[in-house]
Amino acid sequence: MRRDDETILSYVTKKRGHTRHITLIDPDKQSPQVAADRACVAIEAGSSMIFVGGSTDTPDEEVHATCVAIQESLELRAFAASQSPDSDEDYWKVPVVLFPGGSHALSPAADAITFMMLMNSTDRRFLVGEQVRGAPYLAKFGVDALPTGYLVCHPGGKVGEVGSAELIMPNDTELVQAYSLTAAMYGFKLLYLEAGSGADRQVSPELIRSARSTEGLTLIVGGGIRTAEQAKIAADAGADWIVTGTLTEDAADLADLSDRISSICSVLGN
Ligand code: 1GP
Repeated sequence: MRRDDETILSYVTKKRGHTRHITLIDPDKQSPQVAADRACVAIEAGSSMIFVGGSTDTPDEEVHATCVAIQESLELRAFAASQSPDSDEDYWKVPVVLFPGGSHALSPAADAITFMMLMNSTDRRFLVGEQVRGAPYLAKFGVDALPTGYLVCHPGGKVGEVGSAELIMPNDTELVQAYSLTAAMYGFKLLYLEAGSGADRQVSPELIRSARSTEGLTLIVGGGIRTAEQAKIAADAGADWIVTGTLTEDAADLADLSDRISSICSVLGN
């Protein structure tokens, strides 16, 4: 949901003095209503943004239905909060942001999109090709583009393979610094360090610290983070945002999901 007082980009890039949490929802993994229930539980537990995306072959309609369901649930929660003197309706005005695998899987119901260049891809498609196909659609529907450099780090998982990424190794600190400087020089506002969904190793703190040394970038880190301890390692190294996806899909039920996200968000200070 959009807030009245700030743009999505300023919501994402504003320094809050602590690391915030993003819940990634893959529309392929549950019905739109279950996705909406999960998003609301995640926000109640301390998550500050919802990403919608993940699987590479999800049709537009599924992504759209998921965005619509999440937005409707957030609106209901915001309205309910507005009727109660003890609640803050702005708490529920959390951006729903597309995290796309390509120029498919877009929806006009999203507030924004991580408009990404997979900087370490060897395939033109992921450097600029998919973006050229998607840009007219995004402009037509008024979905905000969040200019994002996307770097796939070892082990990289499916996105590393599909995106033909030259994986960044855990000790490639000079390389990641060169990429982060490049991202800043291109005018990207966000840099996303990705280990791959379900990775057995998260992005190394050395890489996060090295990327952090470039000024002016909001740093998002994801892939393989399942515990509060892992989240703290990424936060202490300088991540502005931590993304978890698999953790939501693996939760036994909504109560378990709430516990999992609460434990991460409380260690981050949310
Ligand atoms: C994937 O970084 C995200 O793009 C989240 O990864 O599914 O391992 O949490 P996980």
